[in-house]
Amino acid sequence: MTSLPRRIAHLDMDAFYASVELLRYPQLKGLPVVIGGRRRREDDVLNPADGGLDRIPLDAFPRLSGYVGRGVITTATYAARQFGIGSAMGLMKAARLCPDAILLPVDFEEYRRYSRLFKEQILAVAPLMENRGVDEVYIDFTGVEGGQEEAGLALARRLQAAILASTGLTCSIGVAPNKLLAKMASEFNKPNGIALVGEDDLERQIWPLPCRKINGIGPRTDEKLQRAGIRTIAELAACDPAWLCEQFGRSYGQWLHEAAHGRDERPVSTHSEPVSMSRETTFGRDLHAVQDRTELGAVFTRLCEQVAADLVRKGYVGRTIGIKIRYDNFRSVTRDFTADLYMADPLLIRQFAGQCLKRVPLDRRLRLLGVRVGSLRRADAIAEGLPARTPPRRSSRRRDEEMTLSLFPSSAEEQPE
Ligand code: TTP
Ligand code: MG
Ligand code: MG
Repeated sequence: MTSLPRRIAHLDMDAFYASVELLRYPQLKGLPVVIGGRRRREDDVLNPADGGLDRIPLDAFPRLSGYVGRGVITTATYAARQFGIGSAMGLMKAARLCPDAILLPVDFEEYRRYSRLFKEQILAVAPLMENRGVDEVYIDFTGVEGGQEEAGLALARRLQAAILASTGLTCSIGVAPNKLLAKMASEFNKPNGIALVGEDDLERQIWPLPCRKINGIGPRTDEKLQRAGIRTIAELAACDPAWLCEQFGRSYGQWLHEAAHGRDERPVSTHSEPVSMSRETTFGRDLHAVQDRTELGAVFTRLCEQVAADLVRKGYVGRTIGIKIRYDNFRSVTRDFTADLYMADPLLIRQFAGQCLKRVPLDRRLRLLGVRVGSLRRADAIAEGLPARTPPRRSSRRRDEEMTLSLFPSSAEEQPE
């Protein structure tokens, strides 16, 4: 039996948060719209009593112009991107670039709802799907009915149509022999596009791109490569692997070499490992750090115990300990700290979380407190001899972290609700 050629798709929704907002405010189609910042008084017009969201007149929508504050853009419509506006940019800077752009606050719950919807559509057609976050997935087309037709193009079209029909949203898809190339390909024809990359397209389609386009090369690595005069993937591919290992460590150096040659064997994994575990609670009445010290302390200890119990029950340990608080004015703040040892012990977690708590202002009353443990590893993997104390090293996990940091620089610091 000859084995089928591997066909892996990466599907990513177009301007995701903004496109979801446009579903309820269709009058904004084609206009520059940015999503970000916390809900403001001006945003009250977005919830008319009669619920007729599509009837809100254009002039009633809040604009970027005159925005003052530290809010950050999560995403922008393609019309807004023409002004040079994009994810992670400060709202004040965006206001200078396009003062007339419409500014809408984020509504994570709604985005998560649409995230579930579009993924259900995919699963109904192609069950080998790997979740990669709110708006993207990998899909293994290889053995799926019709997955080999026109090198994956036919199935990609069917998925786009099914998602559009059930959600009203468009997405872009890249199909390639592996995840690495598929991820790059999904960007080629955005929005609402499909791109196929085959083994033979490497030189023509991939090599001219800047190194940063490789998922796993973050800004720091890119900077170091640039200092060495390496800008394109072709230049990276031409590097001596021994030199790369010398510069970046053995495993990451080796990986850079493989990636530049478009090689990637990672399977599409359908059982997703948890990234973090958290517990949070909203108080019956807002509590003050000084006046309600005892009560708050007790809740805090209980949350740490609960997260610790969750970790133990599910067999994980983690080393990034974080806290989340929401003030009485609904502003939320998170802080975290990455320790050099993995833990699932309530007292240790309490200790590190306590340190995080010292880094936030506690003069206002609090309505919510949460504790989170991230950078998880299976506890048995640690027991099997992986060092509990790991110096920062360039594993794939490390690259993922670098990615996340570069994607969500400071916007994750203060999440508006
Ligand atoms: P992306 O898929 O990176 O961007 P996008 O879907 O908005 O646009 P594109 O058409 O280029 O794919 O991210 C998905 C969502 O994640 C995005 O809609 C908002 C959120 N996000 C942030 O909150 N901060 C960020 O820095 C980025 C990049 C995304
Ligand atoms: Mg997207
Ligand atoms: Mg995405």
